[in-house]
Amino acid sequence: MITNKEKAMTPNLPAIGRLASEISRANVSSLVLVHGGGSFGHPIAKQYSIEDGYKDQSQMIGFSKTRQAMTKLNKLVVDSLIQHNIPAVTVQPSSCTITKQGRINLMEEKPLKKLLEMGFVPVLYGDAVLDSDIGFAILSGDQLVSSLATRLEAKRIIVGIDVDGLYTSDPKTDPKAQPIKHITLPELRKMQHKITDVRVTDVTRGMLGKMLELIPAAEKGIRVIIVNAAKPNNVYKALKDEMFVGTVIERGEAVV
Ligand code: IP8
Repeated sequence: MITNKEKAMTPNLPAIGRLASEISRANVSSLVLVHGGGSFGHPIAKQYSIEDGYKDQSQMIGFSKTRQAMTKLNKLVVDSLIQHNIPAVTVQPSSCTITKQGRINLMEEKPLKKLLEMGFVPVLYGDAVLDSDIGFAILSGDQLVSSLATRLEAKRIIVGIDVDGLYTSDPKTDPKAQPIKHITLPELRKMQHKITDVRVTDVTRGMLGKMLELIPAAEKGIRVIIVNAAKPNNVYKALKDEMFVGTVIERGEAVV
């Protein structure tokens, strides 16, 4: 969404600016922002198989290139947030996180918590990180979101995507696909197999990966809201708790 997925290393500057303006207008407190890799991180990560971990020396330069590409995209995002008067500060995930088999294992949270306490808006992103078992790995923005929301005891997670939330099937290929406004975790688990991957270049498994990552946070009772961030004002409305087009995932009734 914030990049042009068809063209490597191409930002969608109007979308970045519009989202920054919506976030600025909403003016919510205790906000952490996380963005993904889009056409900056994914094509390079895929080219060098960074998500498979270290296999040989030829991947080293690919790891550096992936990190650098993400730094570039993050700079554009943070520049725009600052232009819209948001006190945004980058927190580079790869400098405070080590994964184990691709899962967050060590994370230094103190600087992030201190930034929030002071009223800054920390901005993180999907990154190429070091991994204690496999050398390096790709840490998706979605895994970060879920883990951060749990660690910081967030009230809600708002996920911006480029369709109107979850559907009963893939809306890009099936004209009969129906939007889902509200879904509980047990229902989501049942329909998991129907959530197809539309983004083939996505090394972190697109929509299915996104949903699987968000389940642990929803299990903790955190409301997960999925909105179409490609349409103006949806992110603003979700931030302001106003009616929006999208899907709400909730834990649902506990079975006793
Ligand atoms: O777009 C992956 O993050 P995502 C980032 O949130 C890289 O899956 C470096 C490919």
